Amino acid sequence: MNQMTDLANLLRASDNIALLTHRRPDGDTVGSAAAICRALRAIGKNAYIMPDPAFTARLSVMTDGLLAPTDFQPNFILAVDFGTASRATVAYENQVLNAVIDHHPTSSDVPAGSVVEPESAATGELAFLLIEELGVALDEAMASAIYTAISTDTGCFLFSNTTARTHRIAAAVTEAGAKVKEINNAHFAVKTRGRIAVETLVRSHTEFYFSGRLAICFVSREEEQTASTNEDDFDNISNLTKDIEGVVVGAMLRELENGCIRVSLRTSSPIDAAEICSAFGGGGHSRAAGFTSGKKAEWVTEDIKSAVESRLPCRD
Ligand SMILES: [Mn+2]
Repeated sequence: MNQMTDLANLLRASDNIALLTHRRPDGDTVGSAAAICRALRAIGKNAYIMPDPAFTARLSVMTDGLLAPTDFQPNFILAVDFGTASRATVAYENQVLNAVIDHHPTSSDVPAGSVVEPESAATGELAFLLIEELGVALDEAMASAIYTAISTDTGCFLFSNTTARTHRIAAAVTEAGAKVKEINNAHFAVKTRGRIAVETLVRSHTEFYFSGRLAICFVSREEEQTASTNEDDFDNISNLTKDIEGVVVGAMLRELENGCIRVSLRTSSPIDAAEICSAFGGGGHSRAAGFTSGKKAEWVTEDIKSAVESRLPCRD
């Protein structure tokens, strides 16, 4: 891939490189940033991940020793798993991005030398290809970070974004020593008591519309906090609205601290989640997208119902 060569050359020509993650950080943004950061150090660069207090315990295992000290002055900023400066983690929003490595189709107008590949299941796949392009051999930490990035963005290889290449890269990082068992346990198999409480809450608050094809769940901030105050227990919680037989669109509505409603939409083909969400000022992928609304939850529910109703395919 030519673009990947360009990005690798750009990074080789730079130093004091900051890896920037996106707000509401997930396994892909942090795992990809951690792997790239380690690879850049392996070719002699001074590179750091910009810290974010929202990194959860499961994400922080990957950033050990990689977080920038407060006096770090970057000369080059690489956005990882997002493409617009406003999506950057809160403390660094609206910085000038020197390059982007991302798989969100909504990332456009990116600087020269960027790599945006929407067909990629995770930015982690692109991080793997970049590291290969840089000529760096994967160590266990890089391999584990890439495995975390890819497995979390594909729901452990369940989602439709998973391709043969996804599995090939997962195989390569497994061979390079990724701690597959530990990562799968931490992210998919073993649940905390808090997570169970959150899942119970979501299951009991899910309402169905249009003969069970749309599922919407709204839980108030107060109810959430009674179940758990650990944000990690809410990781990918919106998938629970979509993993029900017959559901074509699942929507999870969460109340933010400022009273706004954060909507996460999960859809099946042909319903385009990114297209629906962009009409409300958000964005994302075709099967998973989101937006934030200043309206009350009941009105957001109505907005989603009318947006979905007009797009539901005819039944045969
Ligand atoms: Mn991603």
